[in-house]
Amino acid sequence: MNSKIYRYNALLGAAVASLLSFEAALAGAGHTAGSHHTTATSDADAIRTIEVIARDNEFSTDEIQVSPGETVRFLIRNEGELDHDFTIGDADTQTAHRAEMQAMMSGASDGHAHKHQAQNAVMVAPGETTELVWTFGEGESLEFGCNIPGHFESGMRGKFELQS
Ligand SMILES: [Cu+2]
Repeated sequence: MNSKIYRYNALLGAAVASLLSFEAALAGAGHTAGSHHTTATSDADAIRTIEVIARDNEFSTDEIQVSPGETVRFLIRNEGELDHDFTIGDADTQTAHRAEMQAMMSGASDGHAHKHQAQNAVMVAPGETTELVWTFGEGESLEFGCNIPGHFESGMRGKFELQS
């Protein structure tokens, strides 16, 4: 069990490390946390930033209110001691992602670590903060969750409440 977990972490670690160095470059270029609304560069509309804290094993919220068409920058901060995942998707997407994670852990994957770093999911190592930008559509029924085996099941999940 443990050796599998370590192997899995090593795989993820490589993916996360490359992502984090990218994030670091971004942060250095224009990091102004909450007061960034005067610039009108490539971001057409104002982007709201929502911070979500990941712990072992729960998120700091189980419901996030969003508006249709809104783009949100999620900052996922991992205050736990375990790796966590933040996936946005409908119930089917969450289920599929869990199956994928299970496959990675069992060694059935042949190097699909990159596939895991899809646009709708980010890994966050302990002590790190990772960004995920998402635009919400109309009438979607979306959830967020950590799909590391066992976490979603133990309640590390929540839903997006679309405001009308
Ligand atoms: Cu988790």
